[in-house]
Amino acid sequence: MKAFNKKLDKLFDRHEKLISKENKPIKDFNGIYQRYKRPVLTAEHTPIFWRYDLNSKTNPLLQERLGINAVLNSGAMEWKGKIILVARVEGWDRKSFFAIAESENGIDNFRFWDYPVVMPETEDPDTNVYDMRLTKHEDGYIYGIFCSERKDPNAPAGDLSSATATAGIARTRDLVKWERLPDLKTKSQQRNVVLHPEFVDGKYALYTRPQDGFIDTGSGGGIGWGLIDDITKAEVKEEIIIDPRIYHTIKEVKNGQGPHPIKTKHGWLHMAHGVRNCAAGLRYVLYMFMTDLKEPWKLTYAPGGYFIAPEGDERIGDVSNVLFTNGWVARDNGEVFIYYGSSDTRMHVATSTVERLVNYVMNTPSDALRTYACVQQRNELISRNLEYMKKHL
Ligand code: M1P
Repeated sequence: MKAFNKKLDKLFDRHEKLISKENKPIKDFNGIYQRYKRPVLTAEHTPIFWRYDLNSKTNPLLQERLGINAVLNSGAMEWKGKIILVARVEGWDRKSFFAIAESENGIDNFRFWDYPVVMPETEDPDTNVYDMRLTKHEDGYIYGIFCSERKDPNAPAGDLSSATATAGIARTRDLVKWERLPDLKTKSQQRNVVLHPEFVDGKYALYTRPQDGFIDTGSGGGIGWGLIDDITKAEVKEEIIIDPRIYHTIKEVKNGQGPHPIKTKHGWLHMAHGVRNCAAGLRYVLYMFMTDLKEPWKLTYAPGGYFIAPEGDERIGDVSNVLFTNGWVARDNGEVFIYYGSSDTRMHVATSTVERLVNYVMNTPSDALRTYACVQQRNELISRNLEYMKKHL
């Protein structure tokens, strides 16, 4: 009993040390955003009492009973003066669930609430749920839209991998009790569906990602946009593509809206993920764009290339070479906290401001799409700089 309690104390001590560690900015700063040294959430950040049976009688060897594999792609919002993440927590059993972690400063000391979210099922139970986007809508509810995954009913016998992706919809007023609404109806499979925070022409508006299969978007051309009349029976009948996939760019294979866009006086500021293929497999990076304030389905600015790509330890994990985002927070003072998952394993934060992000989006040249044009673009910058350096440096 004494030895058991000693081991237990050690476990709790180690955990407390980990979750209360200060997170410091890294030295490099590109003028756009600030990266931080430590991840904000990992599997080890989840409470000990979620994973171990703490009773010496039923678990004399103090074994981890229900282990956690990863904490990744998290929705985010400001809640009662704190920053909360609705994390995708994945057990050793590969099933994900949602759980809320909160922090005073948004950069470190994230602590999980005692219990994970109990997400009600529809009459067709999800096998797996993940990647929730939170939207505090002007109708007064907080919505969570997430991917609901089920085994493909049309898969041939013996195929135990084919799945379907649908947008699950739930809403809450207190982040504790969630009301599950019927899944979104659309013509195709869907992942990365996000609710726009305002009504548009009196309707709910969604960013979508039509896809032919579970992994491949196939003929799905990019980030879509559709209106729905009734969120309690959500159906997108017409979908347009507002940010297309493009050959030989960072979003050649697929892309997907990140969190809902931030409203600025210049337009709606968007963060998304773009995917390309290479010999090492798919590479996921984050990129930004802006859409019109009054007509949010119209693209106004599209900086070329990626905003942030996997670096250092971020490059390695369960699904390596992946950065993914579905949560950011824009504070009233202009600060922006960008939360991103790396390699489907852990969560990080990068900080910026609306001013910096708008400046980046409006002044970064678009992808010139051909080597020759890209060199011209760069040469223009070089000659302007050489001229400037001659006069001023
Ligand atoms: O494994 C990388 C990502 O794969 C999917 O992204 P997409 O929806 O673009 O296909 C998602 O399953 C995401 O959770 C995951 O991080």
